[in-house]
Amino acid sequence: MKRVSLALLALAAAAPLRAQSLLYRPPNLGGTWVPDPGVVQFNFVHRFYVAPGPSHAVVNFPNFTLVAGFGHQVAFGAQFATRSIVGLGNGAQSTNETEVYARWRLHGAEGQPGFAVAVTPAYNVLAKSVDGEVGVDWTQGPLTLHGAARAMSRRLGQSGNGATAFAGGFNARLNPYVGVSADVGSFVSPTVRAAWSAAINFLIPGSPHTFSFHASNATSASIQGASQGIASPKNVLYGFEFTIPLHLKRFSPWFHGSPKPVTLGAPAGASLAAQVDMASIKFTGETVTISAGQAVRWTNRDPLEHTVTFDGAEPGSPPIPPNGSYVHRFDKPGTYTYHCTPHPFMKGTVIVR
Ligand SMILES: [Cu+2]
Repeated sequence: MKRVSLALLALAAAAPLRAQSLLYRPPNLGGTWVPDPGVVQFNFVHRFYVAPGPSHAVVNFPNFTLVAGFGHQVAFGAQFATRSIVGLGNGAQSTNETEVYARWRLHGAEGQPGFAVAVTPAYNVLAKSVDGEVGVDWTQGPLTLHGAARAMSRRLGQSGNGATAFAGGFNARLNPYVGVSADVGSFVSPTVRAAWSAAINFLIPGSPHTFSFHASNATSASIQGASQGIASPKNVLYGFEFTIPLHLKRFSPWFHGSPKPVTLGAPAGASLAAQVDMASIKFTGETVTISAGQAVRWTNRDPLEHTVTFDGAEPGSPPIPPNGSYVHRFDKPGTYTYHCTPHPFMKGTVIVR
């Protein structure tokens, strides 16, 4: 048991946070996070309430975020909400709220201890408002605390004057895969309800995806939308968020054909005794038998990365890119079972006599 939890901790410490993780951000705060260069992040928030009988109609509040990393800690993105409370006020012709934004993280990194600071200038198309947020978070062990100061030049839903708002929240990670979070956001001298949320967050093991179940009263995730809560006809919405990082280089086979072959591992002087292909997310030849001192070569025929990760103490491969190979020599007799870390259902065995 202890060994398992140590292994999980090691995994969590080693796994890079290339994706925006809901274990480090509560539902209604953008946080300080920017995607790595070449990564497009797609986050989907869906909230709803159920209308009273007899219709029991489900009324939906979908929100989409699409943001791309451009390097130098800079990201450009947009949020789109189809039923925004921002659009219910003065001057709104629609409830379709679009906010385009940039984010520059001046300091810190997601998942690292200490402070991170980011500025997020934005333009709310529905409100015709120049908005902005300064976000700060602080991580220590299982806890991340968040604060944000917001300003907008033309607040929709009210007189159209400018406004300022503040928000705060936290994430508490119970283990590397499960956490809880909550936040509040409110205009200064509010005439509308403050926004709030509470969530349970999950990292899906072996994947870059996180999701959360939440309760909240905010109808959109924009700077304006996350600063006010819906009051009628319901004041609690339930929902979820799912985060999907798209590594653009993953799509390079669409445009560039097969990538160049590379060989990893490749211990000198090893005689190759077996070849295992990784194809269609399977190890072909699930069991191979060799003699001590001989080597096995794995070749990745899939358009995505795989690993050869041994279940025992034997050191395994780094991520093997498409068209890449990995060669490993086995010096001691034994039965070596292994799997692929991103696809744990991929399994194989090497028997060394
Ligand atoms: Cu795999």
